[in-house]
Amino acid sequence: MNGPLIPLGETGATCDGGLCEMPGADAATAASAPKLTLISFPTCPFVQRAVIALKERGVDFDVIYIDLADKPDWFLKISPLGKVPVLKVEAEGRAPAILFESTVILQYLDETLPGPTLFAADPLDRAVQRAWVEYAGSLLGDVYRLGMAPDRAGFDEARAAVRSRLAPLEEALRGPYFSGAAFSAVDAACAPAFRQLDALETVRPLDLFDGLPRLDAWRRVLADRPSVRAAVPADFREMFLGRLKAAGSFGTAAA
Ligand SMILES: N[C@@H](CCC(=O)N[C@@H](CS)C(=O)NCC(=O)O)C(=O)O
Repeated sequence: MNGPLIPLGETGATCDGGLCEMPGADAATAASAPKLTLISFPTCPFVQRAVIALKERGVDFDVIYIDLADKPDWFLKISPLGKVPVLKVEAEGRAPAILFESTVILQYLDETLPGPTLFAADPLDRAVQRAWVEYAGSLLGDVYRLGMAPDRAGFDEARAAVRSRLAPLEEALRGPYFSGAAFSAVDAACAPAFRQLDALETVRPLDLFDGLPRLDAWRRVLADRPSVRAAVPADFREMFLGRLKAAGSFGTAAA
């Protein structure tokens, strides 16, 4: 594949227009471990969930970036919803499998990769985590509307919606991570939303965490987590804000 080299955050990976080798994985991939290829878009928060899970487990994987504004035919053929992330799993002795939907990918990785799991072993605790992973999807929807709001009125309305969506998390989280001492799938699902809010906040004050001290501490802990930091390109902020600005967003008008 031809194209510019894309540095992928702190992973040290370089991508020749698409296919990237991810160096630095500490766990050696066993001979029988399937080959994992993540179809990605650099600023997608749902992709970040999968990357965080992979980085947490220290496994090798390849990344192929696509242009969501001009989806390649091969992608449309394998992706029923036309959305990223898609994880291609090539296991020995069987046909390649295509996984879509970030929560399904998270669960598959959790069930198959070596190392500490991101979902709890106890079924009830695990169900609670799944519920909050879903909730993080709604939060991402609100954050998207905030980023895309075309004017002051839409921005204020979306900001209030994000604030309302954050409040229940303050009650539910145990700290320092969502489920307590261990980093979990809920952390992987929420961290990309907090990253987007951090980027938006650099342009226009949001004051979303006032009066939510536990949540504020949690999002800072997540922002420092190596897997979270490594889940996006080094120029994520510029790319993310640039896309919003190009779409005419009020929140990034001053960027
Ligand atoms: N529910 C999906 C959402 C994925 C999603 O919305 N991906 C966006 C990029 S962040 C996408 O591919 N959009 C392309 C489109 O809708 O055409 C998941 O959790 O994986």
